Amino acid sequence: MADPAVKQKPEAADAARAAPELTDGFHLVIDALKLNGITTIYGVPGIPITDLGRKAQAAGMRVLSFRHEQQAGNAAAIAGFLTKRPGICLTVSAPGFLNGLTALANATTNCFPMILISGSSEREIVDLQQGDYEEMDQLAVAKPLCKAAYRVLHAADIGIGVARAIRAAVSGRPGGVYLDLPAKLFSQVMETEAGAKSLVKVIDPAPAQIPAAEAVKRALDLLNGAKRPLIILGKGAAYAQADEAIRALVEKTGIPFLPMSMAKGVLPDSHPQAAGAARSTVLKESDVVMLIGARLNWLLSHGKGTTWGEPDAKKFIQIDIEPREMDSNVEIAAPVVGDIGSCVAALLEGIGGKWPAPPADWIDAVNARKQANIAKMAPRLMKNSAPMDFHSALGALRKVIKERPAAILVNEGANTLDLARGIIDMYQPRKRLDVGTWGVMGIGMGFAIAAAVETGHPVLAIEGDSAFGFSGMEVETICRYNLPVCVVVFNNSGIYRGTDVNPSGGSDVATTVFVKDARYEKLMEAFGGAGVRVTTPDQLLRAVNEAMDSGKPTLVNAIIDPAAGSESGNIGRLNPQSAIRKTP
Ligand SMILES: Cc1ncc(C[n+]2csc(CCOP(=O)(O)OP(=O)(O)O)c2C)c(N)n1
Ligand SMILES: [Mg+2]
Repeated sequence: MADPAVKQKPEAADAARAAPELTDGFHLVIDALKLNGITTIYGVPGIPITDLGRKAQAAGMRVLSFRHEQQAGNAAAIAGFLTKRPGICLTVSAPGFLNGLTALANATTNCFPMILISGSSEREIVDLQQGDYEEMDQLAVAKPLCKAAYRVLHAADIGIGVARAIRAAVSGRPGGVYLDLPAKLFSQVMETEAGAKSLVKVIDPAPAQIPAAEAVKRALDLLNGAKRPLIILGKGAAYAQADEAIRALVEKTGIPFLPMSMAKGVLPDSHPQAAGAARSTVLKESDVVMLIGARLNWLLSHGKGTTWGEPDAKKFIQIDIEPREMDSNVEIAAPVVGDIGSCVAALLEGIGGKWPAPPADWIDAVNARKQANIAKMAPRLMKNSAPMDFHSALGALRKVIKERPAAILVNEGANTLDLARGIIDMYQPRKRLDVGTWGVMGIGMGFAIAAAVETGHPVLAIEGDSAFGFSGMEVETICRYNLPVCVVVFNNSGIYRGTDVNPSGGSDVATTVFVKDARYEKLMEAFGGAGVRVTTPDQLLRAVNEAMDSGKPTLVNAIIDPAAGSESGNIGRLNPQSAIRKTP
């Protein structure tokens, strides 16, 4: 054994002094992220990225470990939506990567900026298909499912790789980016100084895209001549964080506005021009529709058909950052291409001081329909009966949000989603997070966790019992990080309803039915959170108020009449029908 008292030979000490300081792939990845203001990673540890997570935590980043990569990915995606910075999801190779990929594809579909960073196995073995540990050509798999995909093979390229990923995620139309980091990269060394120089701080990652002056004029001319104008706000409008300008545009023009699901709250649902409660009337009867960050996809019946009234009677103005969005489903009479903040600012400037109010008969018609619908709904929201139906339960929960407009509402399910969207008013931008463009189940706990982490506000997650099952194990994550999340499970013992019967008469239950009297609240209790079972709206209100005020992780098992729901919530019409004699 070396004697520490024995002095080093003078030559050895000189050599040690002269040796350059070294860094490696692990540190360069962390330094590159931090240099670009990224401070949080959502992931699941394992080979080859366990030490990356450890070292990131040691370097002061917040590294949140999940129970399943899909939820880490959903968390990263919604962090991107909330902050306009790419959310980072970190996964292991092949299966972990695939688990995260659903979230990456969903983020891309929804235009949320995120980066899925995945470790991968050795290129030499993967490419010869020699059967490496968790072997998969991940770059090839990811490419068609995201906005951009990159692989870094040399430590010296980490800076550029991370910079490209960030810029691709947030510039233009945001989306998901895949960054493939093979295991060998992490231990590659280079001199610290050269390493630091190789990093790139991305300047102006999402440059403003200014609309053309004539496009703005064309849009305003069309809007000016409208007799029954309508503004539709999409989640792009929420993402843009141009809240004041959008409000000014809506209020200056006096045009009724319809928010898409995640745009609720960009202007409050209680605003006098809010037309959500008269949705079918305004879609059908408007003559000029201005879409702001909303796409004419299935959620708006592709801009045609009976939803939209008389064929060819409608003219569209569309504001979007992606030129290819124009004419995707119907002709766009006035395309305005640019980022939403710049486009809305240009429209406001074009409007100047004065703008004629929309014709009074149109405003009166919209208001009359709105009031009638609100009045029709009101008694259903006030019933205090057991078992609860969706309306009475949601009637209680709408009060929770009204009293806490800064709280974030996460929502998924079928009836649980569609009815909550209509019943719960939102008052502030980016407070409603839900299944988005795909109507995907499984975003719940990932979104709730990131919403709490990124904003510090309390979160209310209203979950169908089926929807909750897709991410339910993450209640442990919620408890582990002691997050202010209250999960309400709408327990109707099934998908859509809990009353279906097996048509064969066999002993298996029907395909849409779950265990009766399931005690979901015990899941939260298992990890130290609070669990409550409620059967009336009054109990529900009390339990949720308490949870939201205490900030303690809570799961409220809300028992809903199993017969109350309808098939597929509001979108039953999308179910294909068999042409053959009906199943008995
Ligand atoms: C990933 C995924 N798998 C399956 C579906 C199909 N799906 C739509 S809604 C739903 C669950 C609806 O049941 P629940 O969440 O209990 O809501 P309820 O209508 O009962 O309130 C399912 C499985 C989906 N949308 N996404
Ligand atoms: Mg259900």
